[in-house]
Amino acid sequence: MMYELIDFKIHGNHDGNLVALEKGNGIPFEPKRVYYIWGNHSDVVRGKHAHKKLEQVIICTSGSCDFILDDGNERQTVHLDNPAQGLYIKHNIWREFTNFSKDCVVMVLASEPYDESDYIRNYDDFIKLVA
Ligand code: T46
Repeated sequence: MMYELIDFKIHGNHDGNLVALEKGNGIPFEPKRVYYIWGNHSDVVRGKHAHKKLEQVIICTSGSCDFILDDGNERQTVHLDNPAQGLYIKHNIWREFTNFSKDCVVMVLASEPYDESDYIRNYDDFIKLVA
């Protein structure tokens, strides 16, 4: 399985909506880091890497974008446009993301602190690793 889409519980009423995330409640791991990305031009391609160990849940909290996922055998595109849904990606998946709407904000919950040595930034190295 290359990815999983997780539907979060929405605490909604006449005031609007609220989603709360924690381990076992929307997030399959103990989050150790949160970061968010915005202000990208529509045709910018971010990512272009895989992770050796890191797991992440990726949420488009505003607007939309496309994630292109590659496990070394096939590529799949996932369109994210729902703040109540998370894209769960485990390790050894090459990811690129693009097609950003103007109002796109991508929030990511990560299983580990930032560690550049966990990144595989060369596609040929990635293919060798997963072959
Ligand atoms: C991923 C996708 C979805 C930090 O200093 N700390 C951090 O926690 C992160 C994530 C990045 N950075 C620095 C490293 C670079 O100098 O921020 C700069 C941009 O990072 P990067 O080029 O890796 O950003 P993206 O958008 O290509 O990828 C990010 C995550 O790095 C990656 O894990 O899966 O978002």
